[in-house]
Amino acid sequence: GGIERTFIAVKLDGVQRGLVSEIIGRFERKGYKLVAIKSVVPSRPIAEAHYGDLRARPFFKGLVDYMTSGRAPVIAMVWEGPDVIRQGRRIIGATNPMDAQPGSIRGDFTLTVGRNIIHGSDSFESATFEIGLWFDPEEVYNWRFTNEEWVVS
Ligand code: YYY
Ligand code: MG
Repeated sequence: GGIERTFIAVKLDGVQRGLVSEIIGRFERKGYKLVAIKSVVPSRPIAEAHYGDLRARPFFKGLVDYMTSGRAPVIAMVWEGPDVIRQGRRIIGATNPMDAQPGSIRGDFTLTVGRNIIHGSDSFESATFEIGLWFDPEEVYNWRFTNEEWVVS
């Protein structure tokens, strides 16, 4: 609930669809701070670890094959701010686009779970794990909003 960091990734379907700036813009306009960003095709070990909690699910292999296909990169990011883990999940919307509210990213731009264009950490534990998995510490930069008093009081 305080100042947190979360791992957000535009998956390759979001990149192919030209929705990178739309997605970054929603977090940026809300007032969250971008503290890390890179374009990357994840290795198989990184993709498997990232989705490790889903290892037993029937779609796991296909999901990892897809993420590592290199048909487009993933835009990996760390966003920081008040309650950003939970609020990020609300901005993204439900996993299944048919359940995602209009106004959320998945609700506005997606139709099926296999092409839901974005990832967001679902807890403090997963955020900490995913940030460490995708980024080296020196890739995450601490900086101060100079307009902070106009966003938070
Ligand atoms: O965290 P979130 O992305 O909203 O959903 P997860 O349950 O963690 O699943 C990760 C990822 O797996 C989902 O975004 C798409 C894919 N997936 C799938 O292809 N089919 C499912 N039935 C469930 C998830
Ligand atoms: Mg998840």
